[in-house]
Amino acid sequence: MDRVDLRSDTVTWPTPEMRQAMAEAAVGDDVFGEDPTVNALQEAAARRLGKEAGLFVASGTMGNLVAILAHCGRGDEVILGDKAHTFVYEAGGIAALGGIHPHPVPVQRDGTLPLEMIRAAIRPDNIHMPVTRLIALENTQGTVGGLPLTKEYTDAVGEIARAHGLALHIDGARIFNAATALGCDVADLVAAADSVTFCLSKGLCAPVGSVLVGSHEFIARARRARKIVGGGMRQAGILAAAGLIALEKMTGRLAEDHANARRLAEGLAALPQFEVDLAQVQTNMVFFSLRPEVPITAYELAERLKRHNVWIMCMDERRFRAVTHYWIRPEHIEQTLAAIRQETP
Ligand code: TLP
Repeated sequence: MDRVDLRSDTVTWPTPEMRQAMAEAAVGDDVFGEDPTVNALQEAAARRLGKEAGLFVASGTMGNLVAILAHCGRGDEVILGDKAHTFVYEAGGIAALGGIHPHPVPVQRDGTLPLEMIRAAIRPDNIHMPVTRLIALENTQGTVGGLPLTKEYTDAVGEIARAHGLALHIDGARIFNAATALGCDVADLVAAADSVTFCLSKGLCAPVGSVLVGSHEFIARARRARKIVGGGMRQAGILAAAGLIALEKMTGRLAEDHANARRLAEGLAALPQFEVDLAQVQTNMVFFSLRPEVPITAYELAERLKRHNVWIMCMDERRFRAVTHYWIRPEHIEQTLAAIRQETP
């Protein structure tokens, strides 16, 4: 890449191997179900996550949208985190396009929704109220440190869902980061979920795409929902070819990104101008803040860092997010820390 871009792992460029595979991909019409590379990706993704079937979608947002459209009807309710990507950053799509009512529950500092709050959010059978159909979790929890949710926690939420006849969806945009941080098998981690979306185009480096997995019957409904939102693609094998490499080769190296995030966090913790909670740095994200007395805003500092070819994201006037990924090496962390040391008053 041409810059040290820590704004997100979405900025990753495809690897040379991906570009080669894309150029050579076998293709067909995927709306007819005839693209062999898309089919191979969907099958590999389902196998890897321990589900029956997969559906290649254009983005994480589309994956969550079609999953929730497939689980819920108009007026039905989904229980989800008040800081969940689906609640905050997906343009209200489930309500705008599906008439689905979100019921937010406060996300805690450890990334979880308290089990008793989930239970309390489930509606009784009452004609005045929406019908609860679905619980949605996010793993890793993007806006709360990028924290991984454990298998034990996910299983406990799954039990609540089953006991009430609800489905469980996981926005697993970074589920392989979670499995890596927890040292567990990804299929085990999501065993309690009826559906999972994961992104190929974040830390896994593919240029485009996510995969939604679930039962055959659920994926058939999701395929129809994907068509409704205009997500039926044709010779999408060109994209799926990169996705297959993402799934097969890039999921095994995420510990390097986590080590670089820790390196950055420790470097920042040593600087008097910044606050960073090292316990919250468990995957590839570092959230940090300027101490109140430092006479510069986050926006000004981020602008200054661009002169050093370093890009970070501002969350607000005082707070930053930095995300590590394939194109960030230990020397880039040193470059970033040196630029921050030089530019922060
Ligand atoms: N997250 C992006 C931004 O949209 C905030 C980022 O830079 O982190 N679920 C989670 C947990 C996500 O973090 C994201 C993207 C999505 C879903 C949506 O994925 P895309 O961007 O592919 O629609």
